[in-house]
Amino acid sequence: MFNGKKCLVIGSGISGVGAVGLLESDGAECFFYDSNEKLTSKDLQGKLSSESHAKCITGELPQEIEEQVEVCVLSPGVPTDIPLVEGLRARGVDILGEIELGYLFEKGKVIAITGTNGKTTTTTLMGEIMKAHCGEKNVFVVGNIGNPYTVEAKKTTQQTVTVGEISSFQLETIHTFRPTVSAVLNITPDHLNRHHTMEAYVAAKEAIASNQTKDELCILNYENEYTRDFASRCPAKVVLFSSAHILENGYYLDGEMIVKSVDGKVTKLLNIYQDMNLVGICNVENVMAAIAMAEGMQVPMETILAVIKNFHAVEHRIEFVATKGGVDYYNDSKGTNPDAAIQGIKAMHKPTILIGGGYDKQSEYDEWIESFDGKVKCLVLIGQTREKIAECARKHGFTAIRFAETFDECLKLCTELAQSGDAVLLSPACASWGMFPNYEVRGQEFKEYVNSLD
Ligand code: UMA
Repeated sequence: MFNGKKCLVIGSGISGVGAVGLLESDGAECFFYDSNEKLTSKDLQGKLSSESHAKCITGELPQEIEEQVEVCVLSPGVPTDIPLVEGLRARGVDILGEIELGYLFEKGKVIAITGTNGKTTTTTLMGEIMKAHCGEKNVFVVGNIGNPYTVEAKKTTQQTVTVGEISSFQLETIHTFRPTVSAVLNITPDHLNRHHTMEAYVAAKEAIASNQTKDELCILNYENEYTRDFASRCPAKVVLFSSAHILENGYYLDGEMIVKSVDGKVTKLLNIYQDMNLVGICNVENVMAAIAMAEGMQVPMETILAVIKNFHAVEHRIEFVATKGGVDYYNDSKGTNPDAAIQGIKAMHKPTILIGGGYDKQSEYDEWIESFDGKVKCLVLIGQTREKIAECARKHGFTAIRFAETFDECLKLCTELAQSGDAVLLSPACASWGMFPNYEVRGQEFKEYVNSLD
């Protein structure tokens, strides 16, 4: 497919490394490029396999290389409207994302999950269900979850299933990507600094179904205004789930039971308190979406329910860490936007010291502050957004605010402030960038600190 083609891969993170590996295995000649001037070509070389012949470039891309490029692969973190990409596009160069590149080598079936929140939990659960059905070796869990598609794509066969967590960044650069079953769990404002408008963000999410037809399924949330609205326009066959309404057809929550309704004929599936280890309505929705997707993949209900019963919370998502000195510590580092962080607050049942703040994605924090609902004893703020959040909190009459310069200072302050019977929750409503390479490192540091306490 790419034999002899001169391919530029932009971004030297895990996606870029995966893309170069896949392209070179297909005979392409790669330029591995990162605009970060602090990196050297040696740094980039060190990330690739020793057999790679890719030419590594950092800083400014020389004109003579730009002119040779025939195909350009973008890492998810690379905006599609930077001058370099605009210039290549104007020259007629093929621009594709890392997910699209992986998909071009896909031989099996694909399940793709997007949504502002709940993607990681749902993708992990879906991966477990498919492994129980098809066997561990026949399932690849890829994408935004932290495992690039391009690393796994060539291993796929007609018998395998790829379960992908696909972000809006990744969906901006797909062309032929066509899942057998897709899901849009919910859409709330996020990443507006990248997509600029809510319309563009919604359009990126909806692109997950853009190549689907009525032969394929798209699972949508009836309780979210954007996904409900999409149901009438979606090119795929739509299956709905709802945590608050009775549906004539679809999956919904009836009291404590998740039920399935076919033309109003209802079958009880599971009790959300007895048969699930995940907490919160958001997780009830994630589970309903997973059931709908798995049934769409012809997995027997018995298998689906058995996996759900054994499934526990994903790391960094409202994850209980330990009780130290009578204080419960929760790691919700994955609460990287206000809507996700609201779910974190909702799950708390004790007076809470809340850690917030981080990288500025131009989010609005009003709803998050309003959701404190008397539960937050003190808000400890860190990072770039701390002043903006503090200002917003004061506007809403919330003044129990402290600032910390470093994460270490913040953690010590939380321990000082918390009394026995309280909870400390890391659910920052912001991305970690600026202080940490990613939310996993932020969550890991939090857990290491908690575990080091007496
Ligand atoms: N870079 C450039 N030019 C640019 C912008 C970036 O060269 O204009 C370079 C940076 O200097 C950096 C590299 O690109 O060296 C980073 O690329 P990347 O940000 O795409 O990072 P990867 O390591 O490839 O990780 C990406 C996803 N990152 C982002 O979307 C920001 C990971 O999602 C994903 O797990 C991984 O691909 C595998 O698919 C992380 C994420 O934060 C977890 N996602 C966002 C979220 O969940 O909210 C969308």
